[in-house]
Amino acid sequence: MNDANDLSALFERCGIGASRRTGGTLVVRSAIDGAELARLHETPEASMPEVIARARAAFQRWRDVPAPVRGELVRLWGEELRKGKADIGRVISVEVGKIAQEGLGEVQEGVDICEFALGLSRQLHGKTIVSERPGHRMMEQYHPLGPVAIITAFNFPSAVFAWNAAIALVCGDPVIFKPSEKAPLSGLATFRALERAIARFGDRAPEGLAQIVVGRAAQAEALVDSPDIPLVSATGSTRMGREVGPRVAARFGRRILELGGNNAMIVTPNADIDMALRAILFSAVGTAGQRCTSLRRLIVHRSVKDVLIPKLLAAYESLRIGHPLEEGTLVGPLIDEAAFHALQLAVAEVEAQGGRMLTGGGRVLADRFPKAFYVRPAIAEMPVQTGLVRRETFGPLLYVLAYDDFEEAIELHNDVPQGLSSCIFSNDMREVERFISASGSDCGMANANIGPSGAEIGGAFGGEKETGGDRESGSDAWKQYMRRTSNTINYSTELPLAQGITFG
Ligand code: UN1
Repeated sequence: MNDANDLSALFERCGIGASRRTGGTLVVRSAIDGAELARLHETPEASMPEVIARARAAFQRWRDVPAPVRGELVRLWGEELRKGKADIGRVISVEVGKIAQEGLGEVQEGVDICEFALGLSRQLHGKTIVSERPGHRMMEQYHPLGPVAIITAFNFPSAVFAWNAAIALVCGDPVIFKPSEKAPLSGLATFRALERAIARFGDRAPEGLAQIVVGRAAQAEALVDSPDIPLVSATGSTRMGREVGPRVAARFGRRILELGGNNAMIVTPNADIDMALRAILFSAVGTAGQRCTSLRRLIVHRSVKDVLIPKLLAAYESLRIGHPLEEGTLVGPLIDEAAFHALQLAVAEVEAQGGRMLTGGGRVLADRFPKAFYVRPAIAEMPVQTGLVRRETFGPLLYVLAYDDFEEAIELHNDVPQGLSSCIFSNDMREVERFISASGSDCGMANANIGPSGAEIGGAFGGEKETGGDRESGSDAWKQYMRRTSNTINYSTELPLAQGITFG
């Protein structure tokens, strides 16, 4: 399945065969079996100023291309992603270990955002505002902002780049993409699709409109600290965000941070338990618990717990863990050994913090894949929301907490430092409406009768508190990629001043 010839052909089709052979210092391994996939040449730190200068030069031209024409470029990118969906999806599976369906789903998110951005390219509108002065009109316009740096994580190595780049490009902004050092091939494959689109678009696209830099922290830092990059969009851990946020702020740049989550589901006595069960499975064990939107806390009414938990344990029992490209597999590997150790650390803390492991947590398939890290998805029952539960562990570990009273459930729900995604399972409209109300979930996303993960691109994506407070993808998230100007136009022959001031 990971036959060397097949892989070479796959990488050739994605346009990344040559990059793979550059014999550089960045060793890329497959999460499936730990096999070396590539040694990539890293963008020298010394050439980062040139990269940024090219993006600045591209901006001078791209900002004057009409937005609907810019939209044509993302339409072509969407076409390339559609054509390449099977291949790019497979590169994602091979590199980060997603099951085939999820690899494909990730590329589909890229296609969807291109279509969204295409429509948006005719809708980048401001408001017309009445003026207090006769013969005057006020309005606002959104103009291109400048080069956007896109720094992404291993777990969505293709889609998160597409979310940001498709919007930035229609907004008139060149992009510089820094993929995770753990998943550069998926990033490159997605980037090559954009390059093919640019080639078809022809010389209306300035040189330097889209660039990729391969490397680690140093390359990212050059982008974070450059005053020539007005917007840095960074997806990753809260630890990373704590570095990036203040550094961008120090130079008065803008940032979009999409950081950790500690997403919960409240299951009330009025829930459809079988639906909840299916939602829990997908969101807690999908992508081996390595989505920022993964379900990590199950807050279940005490009267429902004894029905739900045995069913959940039975479902966990039958989960197929294994090679992500084998038919029927639902749980692939963790990204690497460090992820495995972080999970082990959390599992070891469960009992110390008064909890009880109900299932899973241990390594499996070590014989077949000695250099990769597969685990049995874990469930731990916790008496209270301890420090461990309040921390994000990036893997398939679900904490169960019981509640008696709905107010207590909401309090527990919000009593964590993160605020990305959330959901309630209930058929009682009072509970549902309360959960999504001002005094309900404090997260950026609050759902009813679906899980917290697998958001559509049409909504604004992101969350509050340590998640970063910003939004990317749909709705009006595009406004962050543009600069707003307020304009006042006088079509009278007088020069009245605002606030009724007379002067001279
Ligand atoms: C992420 O994990 O960084 O909502 C992004 C979801 C996906 C995107 C997740 N659409 O789970």
